[in-house]
Amino acid sequence: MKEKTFVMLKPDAVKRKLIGRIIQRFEDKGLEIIEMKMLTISRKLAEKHYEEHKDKDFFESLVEFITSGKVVAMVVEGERAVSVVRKMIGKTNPLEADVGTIRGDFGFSTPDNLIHASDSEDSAKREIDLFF
Ligand code: FUP
Repeated sequence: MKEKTFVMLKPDAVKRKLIGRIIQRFEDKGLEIIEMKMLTISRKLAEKHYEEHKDKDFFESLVEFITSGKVVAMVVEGERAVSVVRKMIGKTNPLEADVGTIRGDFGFSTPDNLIHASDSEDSAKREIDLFF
């Protein structure tokens, strides 16, 4: 059963010119990019996207970071796309993410951990509606 998931390359990935290399991994895996756009996120959209974290101590730095430059938002489709993409991005903290994952191979810190991907089909629906 095909699923759609929401993926966002964060400002650090764009600044470090990793867009092509990251997207290549999804295409190599057999996933399909069915929507894609580059944008600068407004504070309002950032707060909505990360609303589950609004009471956390890292919320403010997260919003600052995600609005600090352009991001690439996309909808990725494929067999069990939500869990497959989550596996491919790796753990939230790049220092703990396995080598071979995007965060494990390219990242070193948070909140600048390169990439976001929906953690469930429900969040995928919510996030796709927010951005597209
Ligand atoms: P993930 O789903 O892996 O992106 O992780 P979370 O939804 O838990 O966190 C969202 C973002 O908040 C992370 F990508 C980075 C940031 N974050 C921090 O800056 N510090 C933390 O301790 C946890 C998350």
